[in-house]
Formats: sequence, structure tokens, C-alpha cells
Amino acid sequence: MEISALQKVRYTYQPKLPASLSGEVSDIALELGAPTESVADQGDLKTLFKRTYGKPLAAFVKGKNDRLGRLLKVGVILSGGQAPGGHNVIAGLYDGLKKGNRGSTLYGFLGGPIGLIENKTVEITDSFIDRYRNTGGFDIIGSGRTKIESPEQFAASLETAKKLNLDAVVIIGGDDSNTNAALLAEYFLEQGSSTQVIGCPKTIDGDLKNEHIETSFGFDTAVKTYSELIGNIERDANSAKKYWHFIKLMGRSASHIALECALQTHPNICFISEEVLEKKLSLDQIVDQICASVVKRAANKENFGVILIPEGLVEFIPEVGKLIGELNNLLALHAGEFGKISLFSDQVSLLGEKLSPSSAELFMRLPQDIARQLLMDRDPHGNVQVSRIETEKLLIGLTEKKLKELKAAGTYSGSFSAMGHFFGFEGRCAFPSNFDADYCYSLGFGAFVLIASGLTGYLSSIKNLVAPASQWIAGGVPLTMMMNMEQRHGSKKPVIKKALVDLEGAPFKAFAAERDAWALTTGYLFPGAIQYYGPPEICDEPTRTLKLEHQG
Ligand code: FBP
Repeated sequence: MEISALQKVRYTYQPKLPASLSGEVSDIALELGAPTESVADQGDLKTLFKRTYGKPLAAFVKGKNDRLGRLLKVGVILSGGQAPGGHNVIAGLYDGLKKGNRGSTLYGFLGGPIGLIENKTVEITDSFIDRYRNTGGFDIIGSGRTKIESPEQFAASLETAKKLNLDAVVIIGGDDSNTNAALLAEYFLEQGSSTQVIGCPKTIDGDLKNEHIETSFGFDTAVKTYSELIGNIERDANSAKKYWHFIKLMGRSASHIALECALQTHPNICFISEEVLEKKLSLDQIVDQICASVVKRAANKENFGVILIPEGLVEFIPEVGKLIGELNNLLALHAGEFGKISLFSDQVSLLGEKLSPSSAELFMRLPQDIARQLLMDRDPHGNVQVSRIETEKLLIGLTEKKLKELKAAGTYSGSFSAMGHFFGFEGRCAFPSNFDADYCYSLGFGAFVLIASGLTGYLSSIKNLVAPASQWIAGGVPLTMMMNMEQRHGSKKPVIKKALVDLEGAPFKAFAAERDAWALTTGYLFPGAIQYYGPPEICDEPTRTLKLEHQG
């Protein structure tokens, strides 16, 4: 099979490791801190996680350790949406295991958590892993969104662990998948099993982060890929001077991706969902904000611009969020009845009369395509799939309508022609940046050390990420430490707390300080493509979000 020149060269890239993980494995010692508490709801969580609650933080330091040479059997799962660097987590884990003991085995569970439930595996070997080093994608073993939820699924997972005689399972996933990892770790202990469970923080959305997890892997590469494309569009917009580009960006709930892309490219407008929610901005107010920029720029003869829209925006606009919430409940409640109806008009009449009056009014007012998209299949957690709602088209339509009114009123005389874009999948499987390649490899290697040290219920953690990789601090964070109780499907459930954009945080403040100028003037920034070879200030640079958070 033909491979690209870059892929060939990337196979030989040796990811950088923190100093504490370099050298002989017998020189990696473990330091344990004091017992920890969860971020909230300590009482409930202590009861739910009797065996894994309150474990200490773990740090790797230079020192003697005779446990890391043990013969181990480990299974690894890729869970949820793709994120650049997943292959390198597996490579780091594999290399760690083999460095510890050549006889150790790594199985990949196929297709996500379902692979563990159904015992579908592939054994990872030297020649197999070598084909995936430093490449994007999750195609090495595939991924999936199955949640290990029912007693039968937990029991089947245990059965697989027993059959394969596993010392550990590593779950590479986001907040939901790592919540699952915490539950599985507790369950295995409760059942008297010695199989350990270790997580690794993945998601391009960047919303699995906290004091100990500075960023999730994949975010760096995804935002750099999108920013390159946005910069290119900005330059085209400024060359042609005739289009307004409405660009929707992935990021299911949090707007970290949109915020980072704005910092990297200086668009005319970027919405931050968390701010929209806090200010309770209505759809009309959002459109007014767009029109204000269009009108002012038209007065300067600049009938073009670039607008960034986080894909989760619709759910954060209070009236739309309320409508989506009601639809989620109705669709769950009337699933059988709804499934039998194929005509959209019949679906609308079934749901329309059950919606609250304000939601029904909004639902009827929405363009038909958008209303249809709001009724599409929910994800396994019962949520609307925001990546499939064409928010960029909705905003284009409403802006055109409003500008017509302004023209008729004599307050606008420019020309408006808009193009919609959606950047999401373009960034999820890109070749990992050097940052993600190094970070992921270190996370995987760290997962091996946590396993060989006998820990369970931990998330592999690498800190101090704005420093050169040799100075990164590696260790593990107890999963229960990041948890709280949240209302899910009518009852309180333990979950890892999602990190939304902090409106008091340095990245948002840096953006807020500049955005009024960006709305009027043309001050675009062109970051260009990710560079893999060349000066470290271009190749190894972390995101602006990470740097600002470290300064702030
Ligand atoms: P994860 O949270 O699993 O990492 O996935 C995030 C994401 O990439 C979102 O940005 C996007 O909305 C969603 O996945 C799309 O999911 P799918 O690929 O299942 O359609």
C-alpha cells in the first residue's frame, strides 16, 4: 500500500518523554501524596466508590523500583470520538510494557468498549504498532461510544478480563469514558478481581481538564488544523472582499476550540457558548450582534468577514436550549410512537402539541431544515447530536432577513453574501502535532508505570506542559478526585466534571480584550499549517490557551 512521504518520515519520529520516564525502567520510582477528596459531593462518592475513593496523587520520580519489570497482560480501549495522538498513547503503553518485560502482552479491544464486553481483541506486536506510530486516527483498533452500563455489561467485562488473565485495562477517552473507567475499577475490586483500570485523557473538545490535567490530548492538533483553515479563509475573504464566512467548529458543549481558534486567527466575531448562556442572549440578540459588525464594516466598504460559531452554541441559547431539552424528553418518552411516523409534518403535529407554548412557537418559527435536524437520532446518552445541526446556516438565514429589514429602514446599504462551513472531522485525525505526539506517548508510557506499580482507578497525568518535554511532570490522578454528582436521565449519577470555558480565565479575558477591534477592522492572523520539522518555537509550541492558563 502506498504511504505518503510525511507518513514514512513520521514513523521514525521518536517522541520526547519527561526526564522522570526516560532511561531504565528500574529507575522510575513512585511517590504517593496524601489522601484526596472529590471536587464535590464527597459523602455520596465515598459511598459509591468504597474501594477506590480518596486515593493519593501519584508522581513519578527518579529512584529505584523493582516492580516495573513484572510480566504483564494489558488490554487497551479507544473510546468516543477520534482525537489526534491516540495511536501514540498505545505506542507509549506498548513500548513501556516491552521495556519493562519483553514477554508482556498488549491486547487492543476492537471497536471501543464493546470490544471488552464481547472479548474482541487483536494482539499488538512490534510490526503492527510500527505502522501506526505518530499517525492520526483511531484505525489501529477502532473506537466506539458504547457505555458499559448494565449489570450484564459489567459482568461481561469482568468475564473478558478473567479469560484473558488481564492485569489491567487502559481506557483512552473523555469525561464519560473515564467515568466509566472509575466505575469499572470499583466494580473489579468489589468482585474480588485484581484487574486494574487506568484512564488516559482524550478529546479534541478540550473539556476534560482541571488542576491536574492541563489539557486533553488531540486539542492541540485539532485547533491548529482548524486555525490553518480559518486563516486561509480569512486571507481569501480579504482578497475577494465579497463574502462573509460563517464557520461552525466542533466542540460538543464547551467552546474551548472556538476560543483557541479565535486567539490564533483574530476573526471578526467568535461566539463563546458559555458567555451566551451567562448573558442569556437570545437568538435575535446574537443575530443583532452579527448585523452590527456587518453594517459597520460595510460603512468602511468591507463587505466581508469571518465568524466562528461553536457547534454547541444552539444548546446554550436559553430559548433553543429549552426547546432541545423538551424535545429530548419527548423523544425518549414517545420513542415507540415517534419511530412509526415518517412524515415530518406528522412528527411536528405529534410533538408540537406536547411542547410548552414558548418552545412550540420557536419550533414553528425555525427554518424547516433546522427543525428537522433537531428531531434527528439522539446519541447513546440521549443528547441531540449538535455536529449535525447546521447552526451556521441558521445564522446566515436570520442575518439575511435582518439585513433586509435594515436596508428597508435605510440604516444599511452594503452587500451581503454568505458562505457556511463546518470544520470538525478535518481536525480529528490529522497527523498529531509534535506536542500531541510527545504528550500522548508520555501518557501511554505513564499508564504502563501506573499499572506496573499496582495502581487502579487512576488517570495518567502529564503536567507542566508549557515547558520542554524533558521538564514535564508525570504521574497519576485518582479518578474519583475529579468527580461530582450530576442529574442524568432523571437520577443523580457520579460523573467527571466537564470543564467549560471559564469566563474569568485568562484565555477568555485575552479574547474579550481584543474582540471589539476585530469586529470592525481587518486584523486577521495566519498561523499556517502545523510544522513537524524545524525550529522548536514553530514545531513544539503549545496552544495559546495552555500558555495563558499557565500565566494566569
Ligand atoms: P469525544 O467527546 O468523544 O472526544 O468526541 C467529541 C466530538 O469530536 C465532538 O466535538 C463532536 O460533536 C462529536 O465528537 C461528534 O461525534 P460523532 O463522531 O460520534 O458524530
